[in-house]
Amino acid sequence: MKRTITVVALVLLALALVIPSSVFAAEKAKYAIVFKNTGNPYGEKQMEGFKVGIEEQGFEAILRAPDLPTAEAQIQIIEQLIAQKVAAICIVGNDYDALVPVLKKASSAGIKVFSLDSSVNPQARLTHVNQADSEKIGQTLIKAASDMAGGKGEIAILSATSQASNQNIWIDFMKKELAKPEYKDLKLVKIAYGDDLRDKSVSETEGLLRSYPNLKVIIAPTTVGIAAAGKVLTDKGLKGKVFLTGLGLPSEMAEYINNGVCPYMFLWNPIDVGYLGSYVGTALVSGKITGKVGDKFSAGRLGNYTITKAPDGGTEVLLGPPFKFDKSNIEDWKKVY
Ligand code: RAM
Repeated sequence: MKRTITVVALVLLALALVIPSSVFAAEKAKYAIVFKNTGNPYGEKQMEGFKVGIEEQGFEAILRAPDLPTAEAQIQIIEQLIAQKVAAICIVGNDYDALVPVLKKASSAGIKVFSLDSSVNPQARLTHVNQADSEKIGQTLIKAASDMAGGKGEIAILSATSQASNQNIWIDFMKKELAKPEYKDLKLVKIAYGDDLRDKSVSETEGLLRSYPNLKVIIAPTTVGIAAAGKVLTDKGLKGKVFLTGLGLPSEMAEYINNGVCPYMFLWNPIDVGYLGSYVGTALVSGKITGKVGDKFSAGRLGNYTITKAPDGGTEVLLGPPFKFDKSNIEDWKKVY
């Protein structure tokens, strides 16, 4: 008898050693965010906000991004997340349409799918977390370029990838704005694509300067592009000749705002965008919201939000208005993000 008890005890001990503790503890639901690509400090901040929000609600966050900003690379990651049976996927889309089939596959597997920062087609998302009103961003950037150019002359856009839906929506609104009579003397000569890669953004800026010697303003609606252009214009001593504006991270742009190359620029808080996304994710999974217009939820320290109609016919949650950074406030903000 004593021997039997000892054998049973030994077997139980052996089992306890080989079975992972997660089998005994209830598994935490996993919430994934997939950014455009690695090596982008803006993306890191956005993912950091998502992680903080997910963890403070007691869940597990998975942060993923491919090496290059392509839809193909994101498709592979999404396939892996489907196999991992995550509760929700928050996608920062590298393409509006190309991700639709794999995201639909995720939805059919019971995963709540929504986009953030760079939207995907409403067919494949429950809602979109939008950092700021897209039309307002377009209008604000053209107004800034016009002010810097003194109302006339050549301007160019340095974007991210040609497929990035957030940049493309902003560029469409910029073109609409440029068609207004007050901007008739501003000429958009080129849209260049730096692919949110530092070196490519540098060489595309150099290409713009070579091809358009009379260029007055570069608008870069991407934090990677604007920082690269800031460096090129500074190194070439073009301050006051070619102006720079767009959407930039204060921590990366303080130098070029202080030296006058970029008189002012705009952005929102990328940490808050990710944090808001975490609450959209948990509200979708708990069934508190389904992603339809009028759905209301509360987003922790950010307060209450309501889902509204997006310009592309889907729905969205809007974080707030874009914020202006110039010499008067850049020193304070560069420490924050
Ligand atoms: C880059 C990315 C991101 C965009 C910002 C403004 O970091 O393209 O998607 O929102 O710029």
